[in-house]
Amino acid sequence: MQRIFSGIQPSGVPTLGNYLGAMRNWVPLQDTHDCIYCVVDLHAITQWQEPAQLATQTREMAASLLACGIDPRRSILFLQSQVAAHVRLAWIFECVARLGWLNRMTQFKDKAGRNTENVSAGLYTYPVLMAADILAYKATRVPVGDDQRQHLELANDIAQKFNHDYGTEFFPAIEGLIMGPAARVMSLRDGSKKMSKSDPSDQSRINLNDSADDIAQKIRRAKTDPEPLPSELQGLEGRPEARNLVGIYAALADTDHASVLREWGGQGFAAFKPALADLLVAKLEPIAMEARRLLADSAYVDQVLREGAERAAAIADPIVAEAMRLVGFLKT
Ligand code: AQP
Repeated sequence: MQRIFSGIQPSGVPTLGNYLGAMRNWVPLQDTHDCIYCVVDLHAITQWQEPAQLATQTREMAASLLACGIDPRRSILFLQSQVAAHVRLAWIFECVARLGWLNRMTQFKDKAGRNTENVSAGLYTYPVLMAADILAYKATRVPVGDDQRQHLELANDIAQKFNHDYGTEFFPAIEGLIMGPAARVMSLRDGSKKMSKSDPSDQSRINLNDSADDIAQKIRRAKTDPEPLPSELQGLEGRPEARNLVGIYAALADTDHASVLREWGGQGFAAFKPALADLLVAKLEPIAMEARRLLADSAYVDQVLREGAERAAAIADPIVAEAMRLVGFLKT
């Protein structure tokens, strides 16, 4: 079976974007792949996290993943900070990656905004750690949202340069799995910005733990235009907010944009939005309830994470030890 690696930052409550772009796609892959899923807490501190809150969010993120259907008997679920191999390999990769490559990363530019002088160095080198996360397991398939496409290309560049520099074929090529009609869910307030758990506006996103009332209210207030929905795909051009809501509906109803438009074409948002809110509540409420149940017994969640870290280290340690030998580090 091919090995999958994917991660999610505990930098807030998971959003509908995280769910549709990544988390929900991780579940069926457990039937066909050897899956390693990681709560990437090292990545989370690239932006300031209040320590007590980080610990809470980390446990909550793990509970959400279990509630979505990640099965710890079939997959490895663990915390990135608990497996030292990630950081060891990341340093080697920092010395392989070129500054020019990192300068081209658009997510850094989006997150740093005009503040590039004053953000952490970790935010800048984040994609290098991400390459190490994947390659410490020699994983070849990485299910992510569309926003991570450029980081995966960088991971491949790093693997290739390592292999070239050290005259080896040690690291494999990585392939992104970017799945579904909502691989990039946009903010509910601005159709040109992706939905993010750290967006300052809570109205910009649906959180996986939002109540039914919150969901209905956020969808009611979501930015749209005055036109009715088109019957054909071309009619969504230049209407990013309408496209976003149709994409969310399509993903939740397990269909595509065209089928949603066949059903809803000609109708206004006053009719479409309540139907979308109902669909969201029907899909997300059971996950929120299960996550709450799991968090009531946090000892279980912690045990899953502890065992996951042991299993992850058993795979990553020998791979990273071999990478260190290839680099020329003396083992004493
Ligand atoms: N809006 C989105 N649409 C589709 N997929 C998304 N993902 C994130 N946002 C969207 C996917 O979720 C997975 C986990 O992402 P992450 O937490 O590691 O980092 P991120 O991409 O930076 O996510 P956020 O929500 O925007 O977090 P913050 O606000 O902390 O930076 C990835 O597979 C990602 O593609």
